[in-house]
Amino acid sequence: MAVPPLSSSRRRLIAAGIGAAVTAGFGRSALAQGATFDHPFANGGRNMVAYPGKRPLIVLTSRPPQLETPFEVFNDGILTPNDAFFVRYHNAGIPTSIDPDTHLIKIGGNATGKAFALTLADLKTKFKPVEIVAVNQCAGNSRARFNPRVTGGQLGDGAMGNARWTGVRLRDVLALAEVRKSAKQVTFDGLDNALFGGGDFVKALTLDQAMDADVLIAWQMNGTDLPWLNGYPVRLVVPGYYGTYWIKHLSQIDVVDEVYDGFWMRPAYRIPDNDCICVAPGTAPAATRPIGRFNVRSFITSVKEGQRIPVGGQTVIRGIAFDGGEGIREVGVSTDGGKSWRAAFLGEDLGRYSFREFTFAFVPEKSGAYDLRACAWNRAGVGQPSTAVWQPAGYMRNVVESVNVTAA
Ligand SMILES: Nc1nc2c(c(=O)[nH]1)N[C@H]1C(S)=C(S)[C@@H](COP(=O)(O)O)O[C@H]1N2
Ligand SMILES: [Mo]
Repeated sequence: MAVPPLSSSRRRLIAAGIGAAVTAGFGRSALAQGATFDHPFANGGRNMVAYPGKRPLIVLTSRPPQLETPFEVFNDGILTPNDAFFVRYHNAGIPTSIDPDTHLIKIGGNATGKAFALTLADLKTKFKPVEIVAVNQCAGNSRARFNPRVTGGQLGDGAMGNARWTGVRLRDVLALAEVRKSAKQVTFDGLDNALFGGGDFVKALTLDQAMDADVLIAWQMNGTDLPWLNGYPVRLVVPGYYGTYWIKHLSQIDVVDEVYDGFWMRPAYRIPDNDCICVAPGTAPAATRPIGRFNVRSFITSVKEGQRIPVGGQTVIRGIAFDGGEGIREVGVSTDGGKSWRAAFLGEDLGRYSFREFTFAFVPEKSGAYDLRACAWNRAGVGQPSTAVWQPAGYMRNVVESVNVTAA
Protein backbone atom coordinates (compact mmCIF):
# COMPACT_ATOMS: atom_id res chain seq x y z
CA MET A 1 0.00 0.00 0.00
CA ALA A 2 1.31 3.41 -0.89
CA VAL A 3 0.54 6.25 1.46
CA PRO A 4 1.45 9.83 0.73
CA PRO A 5 4.38 11.11 2.76
CA LEU A 6 3.02 13.25 5.55
CA SER A 7 6.34 14.64 6.54
CA SER A 8 6.52 18.05 4.88
CA SER A 9 4.51 20.06 7.39
CA ARG A 10 6.46 18.54 10.24
CA ARG A 11 9.76 19.38 8.55
CA ARG A 12 8.69 22.99 8.24
CA LEU A 13 8.08 23.07 11.98
CA ILE A 14 11.56 21.74 12.59
CA ALA A 15 13.05 24.25 10.18
CA ALA A 16 11.32 26.96 12.20
CA GLY A 17 13.05 25.59 15.27
CA ILE A 18 9.93 24.35 17.03
CA GLY A 19 7.93 21.20 17.05
CA ALA A 20 10.62 18.54 17.16
CA ALA A 21 10.28 17.97 20.87
CA VAL A 22 6.51 17.93 20.75
CA THR A 23 6.02 15.76 17.67
CA ALA A 24 8.76 13.24 18.43
CA GLY A 25 7.41 12.86 21.93
CA PHE A 26 10.46 13.63 24.02
CA GLY A 27 12.11 16.77 25.30
CA ARG A 28 14.89 18.77 23.69
CA SER A 29 16.62 18.97 27.06
CA ALA A 30 18.04 15.42 26.85
CA LEU A 31 19.92 16.59 23.75
CA ALA A 32 21.30 19.84 25.16
CA GLN A 33 24.93 20.59 25.94
CA GLY A 34 25.78 19.14 29.34
CA ALA A 35 22.76 16.83 29.50
CA THR A 36 23.05 13.14 30.30
CA PHE A 37 21.79 10.96 27.48
CA ASP A 38 20.50 7.52 28.45
CA HIS A 39 20.77 4.73 25.92
CA PRO A 40 18.17 1.99 26.53
CA PHE A 41 20.76 -0.58 27.63
CA ALA A 42 22.81 -1.24 30.77
CA ASN A 43 25.61 1.31 31.38
CA GLY A 44 24.09 3.48 28.64
CA GLY A 45 24.55 6.88 30.34
CA ARG A 46 26.53 9.32 28.16
CA ASN A 47 27.38 13.03 28.17
CA MET A 48 26.05 15.39 25.52
CA VAL A 49 28.91 17.64 24.41
CA ALA A 50 29.31 20.06 21.48
CA TYR A 51 32.72 19.53 19.84
CA PRO A 52 34.09 22.01 17.27
CA GLY A 53 31.78 22.13 14.26
CA LYS A 54 29.21 19.96 16.01
CA ARG A 55 25.95 20.37 17.90
CA PRO A 56 25.84 18.49 21.22
CA LEU A 57 26.36 14.81 20.38
CA ILE A 58 26.50 11.63 22.47
CA VAL A 59 30.07 11.15 23.76
CA LEU A 60 31.31 7.55 23.75
CA THR A 61 34.96 8.51 24.38
CA SER A 62 36.57 11.93 24.46
CA ARG A 63 40.16 11.00 23.60
CA PRO A 64 40.03 10.04 20.83
CA PRO A 65 36.68 11.68 20.13
CA GLN A 66 33.91 9.19 19.42
CA LEU A 67 30.55 10.89 19.06
CA GLU A 68 27.19 9.35 18.26
CA THR A 69 24.32 11.05 16.47
CA PRO A 70 21.12 11.24 18.57
CA PHE A 71 18.72 8.94 16.73
CA GLU A 72 15.95 11.54 16.37
CA VAL A 73 18.14 13.35 13.80
CA PHE A 74 17.45 10.53 11.32
CA ASN A 75 13.77 11.46 11.36
CA ASP A 76 14.46 15.05 10.28
CA GLY A 77 15.45 14.12 6.71
CA ILE A 78 17.49 11.57 4.76
CA LEU A 79 20.64 13.69 4.61
CA THR A 80 22.39 13.91 7.96
CA PRO A 81 23.45 17.49 8.79
CA ASN A 82 27.21 17.98 9.05
CA ASP A 83 26.99 19.25 12.61
CA ALA A 84 25.10 16.12 13.69
CA PHE A 85 27.21 13.57 11.77
CA PHE A 86 28.85 10.92 13.98
CA VAL A 87 32.59 10.91 14.67
CA ARG A 88 34.87 7.92 15.07
CA TYR A 89 38.63 7.87 15.64
CA HIS A 90 40.85 5.07 16.89
CA ASN A 91 43.90 6.97 18.07
CA ALA A 92 44.31 9.96 20.36
CA GLY A 93 46.75 11.80 18.10
CA ILE A 94 44.21 13.57 15.93
CA PRO A 95 45.39 16.58 13.93
CA THR A 96 44.71 19.96 15.52
CA SER A 97 46.07 22.23 12.80
CA ILE A 98 46.07 21.72 9.04
CA ASP A 99 46.93 24.27 6.37
CA PRO A 100 44.64 23.60 3.38
CA ASP A 101 47.09 25.41 1.08
CA THR A 102 50.03 23.16 1.89
CA HIS A 103 48.32 19.88 2.81
CA LEU A 104 49.54 17.15 0.46
CA ILE A 105 48.08 13.85 -0.64
CA LYS A 106 51.11 11.77 -1.55
CA ILE A 107 50.72 8.89 -3.99
CA GLY A 108 53.39 6.18 -4.19
CA GLY A 109 54.07 2.59 -3.16
CA ASN A 110 56.18 -0.22 -4.58
CA ALA A 111 53.67 -1.05 -7.32
CA THR A 112 53.66 2.37 -8.98
CA GLY A 113 56.00 3.66 -11.66
CA LYS A 114 55.58 7.26 -10.59
CA ALA A 115 55.27 8.83 -7.15
CA PHE A 116 53.72 12.29 -6.90
CA ALA A 117 51.80 14.59 -4.58
CA LEU A 118 48.65 16.63 -4.98
CA THR A 119 47.51 19.74 -3.17
CA LEU A 120 43.84 20.38 -2.48
CA ALA A 121 43.91 22.93 -5.31
CA ASP A 122 45.31 20.25 -7.66
CA LEU A 123 42.47 17.90 -6.73
CA LYS A 124 39.84 20.57 -7.27
CA THR A 125 41.18 21.81 -10.62
CA LYS A 126 42.95 18.93 -12.39
CA PHE A 127 40.23 16.27 -12.16
CA LYS A 128 36.53 16.07 -12.88
CA PRO A 129 34.48 16.63 -9.71
CA VAL A 130 31.82 14.04 -8.87
CA GLU A 131 28.96 13.99 -6.35
CA ILE A 132 27.60 10.88 -4.67
CA VAL A 133 25.07 10.52 -1.86
CA ALA A 134 26.26 7.70 0.37
CA VAL A 135 25.79 6.31 3.86
CA ASN A 136 28.83 6.10 6.13
CA GLN A 137 28.21 3.51 8.84
CA CYS A 138 30.61 2.18 11.46
CA ALA A 139 30.95 -1.61 11.50
CA GLY A 140 30.09 -1.52 15.20
CA ASN A 141 26.91 0.53 14.84
CA SER A 142 24.31 -0.90 17.29
CA ARG A 143 26.99 -3.04 18.98
CA ALA A 144 25.39 -2.53 22.40
CA ARG A 145 22.32 -4.41 21.15
CA PHE A 146 24.34 -7.66 20.91
CA ASN A 147 23.15 -10.38 23.25
CA PRO A 148 25.28 -11.70 24.86
CA ARG A 149 27.05 -8.36 25.07
CA VAL A 150 30.45 -8.02 23.36
CA THR A 151 33.49 -5.87 24.11
CA GLY A 152 34.18 -2.71 22.11
CA GLY A 153 32.53 0.69 22.03
CA GLN A 154 28.98 0.31 23.30
CA LEU A 155 27.20 2.09 20.47
CA GLY A 156 23.49 2.63 20.02
CA ASP A 157 22.20 3.11 16.48
CA GLY A 158 23.78 6.53 15.87
CA ALA A 159 27.14 5.56 14.34
CA MET A 160 25.83 6.15 10.83
CA GLY A 161 24.94 9.07 8.61
CA ASN A 162 24.05 9.89 5.02
CA ALA A 163 25.63 12.78 3.10
CA ARG A 164 26.21 14.16 -0.38
CA TRP A 165 29.96 13.88 -0.95
CA THR A 166 31.89 15.95 -3.49
CA GLY A 167 35.30 14.90 -4.68
CA VAL A 168 37.22 13.23 -7.48
CA ARG A 169 37.40 9.59 -8.46
CA LEU A 170 40.29 7.79 -6.80
CA ARG A 171 40.85 5.92 -10.05
CA ASP A 172 41.36 9.18 -11.96
CA VAL A 173 44.17 10.00 -9.52
CA LEU A 174 45.64 6.48 -9.67
CA ALA A 175 45.62 6.71 -13.46
CA LEU A 176 48.59 9.08 -13.12
CA ALA A 177 50.60 6.69 -10.93
CA GLU A 178 51.67 4.17 -13.60
CA VAL A 179 50.22 1.28 -11.60
CA ARG A 180 52.22 -1.90 -12.23
CA LYS A 181 50.85 -5.33 -13.16
CA SER A 182 52.10 -6.59 -9.79
CA ALA A 183 49.74 -4.26 -7.86
CA LYS A 184 47.45 -6.06 -5.38
CA GLN A 185 46.22 -3.47 -2.89
CA VAL A 186 46.03 0.24 -2.22
CA THR A 187 46.71 1.51 1.32
CA PHE A 188 45.44 4.74 2.82
CA ASP A 189 46.76 6.79 5.73
CA GLY A 190 45.61 10.05 7.33
CA LEU A 191 47.23 12.69 9.51
CA ASP A 192 46.23 11.12 12.84
CA ASN A 193 48.77 9.12 14.86
CA ALA A 194 48.78 6.47 17.55
CA LEU A 195 49.99 8.03 20.80
CA PHE A 196 49.46 5.08 23.13
CA GLY A 197 50.17 2.05 20.91
CA GLY A 198 47.69 0.19 18.74
CA GLY A 199 49.36 1.37 15.55
CA ASP A 200 48.79 4.14 13.04
CA PHE A 201 45.36 3.82 11.42
CA VAL A 202 46.14 2.53 7.93
CA LYS A 203 43.59 0.67 5.81
CA ALA A 204 43.79 -1.24 2.53
CA LEU A 205 41.42 -1.92 -0.35
CA THR A 206 42.07 -4.47 -3.07
CA LEU A 207 43.06 -2.88 -6.37
CA ASP A 208 39.62 -3.78 -7.79
CA GLN A 209 37.82 -2.12 -4.89
CA ALA A 210 40.02 0.97 -5.18
CA MET A 211 39.42 1.24 -8.95
CA ASP A 212 35.62 1.25 -8.56
CA ALA A 213 34.30 4.42 -10.19
CA ASP A 214 32.36 5.38 -7.06
CA VAL A 215 35.32 5.58 -4.67
CA LEU A 216 36.08 9.26 -4.12
CA ILE A 217 38.67 11.50 -2.57
CA ALA A 218 36.19 14.01 -1.17
CA TRP A 219 36.56 17.53 0.22
CA GLN A 220 32.90 18.42 0.64
CA MET A 221 30.01 17.01 2.56
CA ASN A 222 26.49 18.33 1.94
CA GLY A 223 27.87 21.25 -0.05
CA THR A 224 30.38 22.63 2.45
CA ASP A 225 33.93 21.77 3.57
CA LEU A 226 34.21 18.55 5.53
CA PRO A 227 33.82 19.22 9.26
CA TRP A 228 37.19 18.94 10.97
CA LEU A 229 36.20 15.81 12.86
CA ASN A 230 34.90 14.14 9.70
CA GLY A 231 38.27 14.37 7.97
CA TYR A 232 39.01 17.94 6.91
CA PRO A 233 40.37 18.76 4.36
CA VAL A 234 39.98 15.47 2.41
CA ARG A 235 38.76 11.96 3.11
CA LEU A 236 38.21 8.75 1.25
CA VAL A 237 34.57 7.90 0.48
CA VAL A 238 33.96 4.22 -0.24
CA PRO A 239 30.22 3.99 -0.99
CA GLY A 240 28.56 0.81 0.24
CA TYR A 241 31.52 -0.17 2.43
CA TYR A 242 31.79 0.17 6.20
CA GLY A 243 33.24 3.43 7.50
CA THR A 244 36.54 1.85 8.49
CA TYR A 245 37.80 2.31 4.91
CA TRP A 246 36.77 5.98 4.72
CA ILE A 247 40.15 7.37 5.79
CA LYS A 248 39.98 10.93 7.16
CA HIS A 249 42.57 13.70 6.79
CA LEU A 250 43.88 11.61 3.88
CA SER A 251 47.59 12.19 3.32
CA GLN A 252 49.14 9.04 1.82
CA ILE A 253 48.01 6.56 -0.82
CA ASP A 254 50.29 3.62 -1.66
CA VAL A 255 49.76 1.03 -4.37
CA VAL A 256 51.49 -2.12 -3.15
CA ASP A 257 52.27 -5.57 -4.52
CA GLU A 258 51.24 -7.51 -1.41
CA VAL A 259 48.27 -7.96 0.89
CA TYR A 260 48.69 -5.29 3.57
CA ASP A 261 48.46 -6.82 7.04
CA GLY A 262 48.76 -3.88 9.43
CA PHE A 263 46.91 -4.06 12.76
CA TRP A 264 43.75 -2.33 11.47
CA MET A 265 43.42 -4.91 8.66
CA ARG A 266 44.46 -7.92 10.78
CA PRO A 267 43.33 -8.69 13.45
CA ALA A 268 41.04 -5.63 13.55
CA TYR A 269 37.92 -5.18 11.42
CA ARG A 270 37.59 -8.79 10.35
CA ILE A 271 34.43 -10.87 10.15
CA PRO A 272 33.79 -14.62 10.30
CA ASP A 273 34.57 -16.05 6.88
CA ASN A 274 31.27 -17.91 6.44
CA ASP A 275 27.87 -17.27 4.89
CA CYS A 276 26.05 -16.10 8.01
CA ILE A 277 29.02 -13.92 9.07
CA CYS A 278 28.39 -15.32 12.53
CA VAL A 279 29.52 -17.81 15.16
CA ALA A 280 27.89 -19.44 18.18
CA PRO A 281 27.76 -16.91 21.04
CA GLY A 282 30.94 -16.97 23.07
CA THR A 283 33.05 -18.70 20.39
CA ALA A 284 35.68 -17.36 18.01
CA PRO A 285 35.58 -17.76 14.23
CA ALA A 286 37.87 -20.40 12.67
CA ALA A 287 38.71 -18.13 9.74
CA THR A 288 38.15 -14.45 9.08
CA ARG A 289 38.17 -12.00 6.18
CA PRO A 290 38.27 -8.20 6.08
CA ILE A 291 34.87 -6.58 6.57
CA GLY A 292 33.33 -5.37 3.30
CA ARG A 293 29.99 -3.98 2.24
CA PHE A 294 26.98 -3.12 4.39
CA ASN A 295 24.23 -5.67 4.75
CA VAL A 296 20.62 -4.52 4.37
CA ARG A 297 19.19 -2.44 7.23
CA SER A 298 16.13 -0.41 8.09
CA PHE A 299 15.07 1.66 11.07
CA ILE A 300 11.79 3.16 12.17
CA THR A 301 12.62 6.78 13.04
CA SER A 302 9.25 8.48 13.70
CA VAL A 303 8.10 6.36 16.62
CA LYS A 304 10.12 5.66 19.72
CA GLU A 305 10.23 2.60 21.98
CA GLY A 306 7.63 3.00 24.74
CA GLN A 307 5.74 5.78 22.98
CA ARG A 308 1.98 6.22 23.33
CA ILE A 309 0.07 6.58 20.07
CA PRO A 310 -3.60 7.49 19.60
CA VAL A 311 -6.06 4.62 19.25
CA GLY A 312 -8.32 5.23 16.24
CA GLY A 313 -6.02 7.99 14.96
CA GLN A 314 -3.27 7.93 12.35
CA THR A 315 0.37 7.49 13.29
CA VAL A 316 2.89 7.84 10.50
CA ILE A 317 5.51 5.12 10.73
CA ARG A 318 8.48 6.64 8.92
CA GLY A 319 12.02 5.41 8.67
CA ILE A 320 15.14 4.84 6.61
CA ALA A 321 16.54 1.85 4.74
CA PHE A 322 19.86 1.24 3.00
CA ASP A 323 22.25 -1.47 1.87
CA GLY A 324 25.74 -1.94 0.43
CA GLY A 325 25.00 -0.50 -2.99
CA GLU A 326 22.26 -2.50 -4.74
CA GLY A 327 19.68 0.04 -3.65
CA ILE A 328 16.42 -0.56 -1.77
CA ARG A 329 13.60 -2.24 -3.67
CA GLU A 330 10.96 -2.58 -0.98
CA VAL A 331 10.31 -1.98 2.70
CA GLY A 332 7.66 -3.90 4.60
CA VAL A 333 6.10 -2.70 7.84
CA SER A 334 4.52 -4.96 10.43
CA THR A 335 2.37 -3.71 13.29
CA ASP A 336 1.85 -7.16 14.83
CA GLY A 337 5.38 -8.24 15.68
CA GLY A 338 6.21 -9.68 12.26
CA LYS A 339 3.12 -11.89 11.75
CA SER A 340 1.89 -9.85 8.79
CA TRP A 341 3.60 -7.32 6.55
CA ARG A 342 2.48 -4.56 4.19
CA ALA A 343 4.52 -2.50 1.78
CA ALA A 344 5.55 0.98 2.85
CA PHE A 345 5.67 3.96 0.49
CA LEU A 346 9.24 4.71 -0.63
CA GLY A 347 10.47 8.31 -0.70
CA GLU A 348 12.86 10.13 -3.00
CA ASP A 349 15.65 8.03 -4.54
CA LEU A 350 19.01 9.78 -4.03
CA GLY A 351 20.94 6.85 -5.46
CA ARG A 352 21.78 3.29 -4.54
CA TYR A 353 24.11 4.20 -1.66
CA SER A 354 21.75 6.63 0.08
CA PHE A 355 19.25 6.27 2.90
CA ARG A 356 15.82 5.69 1.37
CA GLU A 357 12.86 7.04 3.29
CA PHE A 358 9.77 4.91 3.84
CA THR A 359 6.39 5.87 5.26
CA PHE A 360 3.39 3.86 6.36
CA ALA A 361 0.12 5.15 7.79
CA PHE A 362 -0.97 3.17 10.82
CA VAL A 363 -4.34 3.43 12.55
CA PRO A 364 -4.49 1.14 15.60
CA GLU A 365 -8.11 0.06 16.00
CA LYS A 366 -7.86 -1.29 19.52
CA SER A 367 -6.06 0.00 22.56
CA GLY A 368 -3.09 -2.01 23.78
CA ALA A 369 0.45 -2.99 22.91
CA TYR A 370 1.81 -3.01 19.35
CA ASP A 371 5.17 -4.36 18.18
CA LEU A 372 6.17 -2.29 15.14
CA ARG A 373 8.81 -3.60 12.74
CA ALA A 374 10.35 -2.65 9.40
CA CYS A 375 12.14 -4.99 7.01
CA ALA A 376 13.92 -3.86 3.84
CA TRP A 377 14.84 -5.80 0.69
CA ASN A 378 17.46 -4.65 -1.76
CA ARG A 379 17.35 -4.88 -5.54
CA ALA A 380 19.19 -8.21 -5.41
CA GLY A 381 16.28 -9.60 -3.36
CA VAL A 382 18.26 -9.80 -0.12
CA GLY A 383 16.36 -8.84 3.02
CA GLN A 384 17.03 -8.64 6.76
CA PRO A 385 17.11 -11.62 9.13
CA SER A 386 14.28 -12.00 11.63
CA THR A 387 16.58 -13.36 14.35
CA ALA A 388 19.86 -11.81 15.41
CA VAL A 389 23.17 -13.55 14.75
CA TRP A 390 26.26 -13.15 16.94
CA GLN A 391 29.95 -12.49 16.38
CA PRO A 392 32.62 -11.47 18.89
CA ALA A 393 33.42 -8.04 17.41
CA GLY A 394 29.78 -6.95 17.36
CA TYR A 395 29.83 -5.89 13.70
CA MET A 396 27.14 -5.78 11.04
CA ARG A 397 23.99 -6.03 13.15
CA ASN A 398 21.00 -5.95 10.80
CA VAL A 399 18.24 -7.98 12.40
CA VAL A 400 14.68 -6.65 12.07
CA GLU A 401 14.24 -4.56 15.23
CA SER A 402 11.06 -4.04 17.28
CA VAL A 403 9.63 -0.75 18.43
CA ASN A 404 7.06 -1.43 21.14
CA VAL A 405 4.32 1.17 21.53
CA THR A 406 0.99 1.45 23.31
CA ALA A 407 -2.17 2.68 21.64
CA ALA A 408 -4.43 4.49 24.08
N1 LIG B 1 42.26 8.99 9.74
C1 LIG B 1 41.28 8.19 10.22
N2 LIG B 1 40.27 7.91 9.41
C2 LIG B 1 39.26 7.11 9.85
C3 LIG B 1 39.27 6.54 11.14
C4 LIG B 1 40.38 6.87 11.98
O1 LIG B 1 40.48 6.42 13.13
N3 LIG B 1 41.35 7.71 11.49
N4 LIG B 1 38.24 5.72 11.53
C5 LIG B 1 37.41 5.09 10.49
C6 LIG B 1 36.18 4.48 10.96
S1 LIG B 1 36.30 2.97 11.72
C7 LIG B 1 34.96 5.02 10.72
S2 LIG B 1 33.53 4.23 11.21
C8 LIG B 1 34.83 6.30 9.97
C9 LIG B 1 33.91 7.26 10.68
O2 LIG B 1 33.77 8.43 9.93
P1 LIG B 1 33.35 9.79 10.64
O3 LIG B 1 34.20 9.97 11.86
O4 LIG B 1 33.47 10.85 9.63
O5 LIG B 1 31.91 9.60 11.02
O6 LIG B 1 36.08 6.93 9.80
C10 LIG B 1 37.10 6.07 9.37
N5 LIG B 1 38.24 6.86 8.99
MO1 LIG C 1 34.21 2.20 12.41
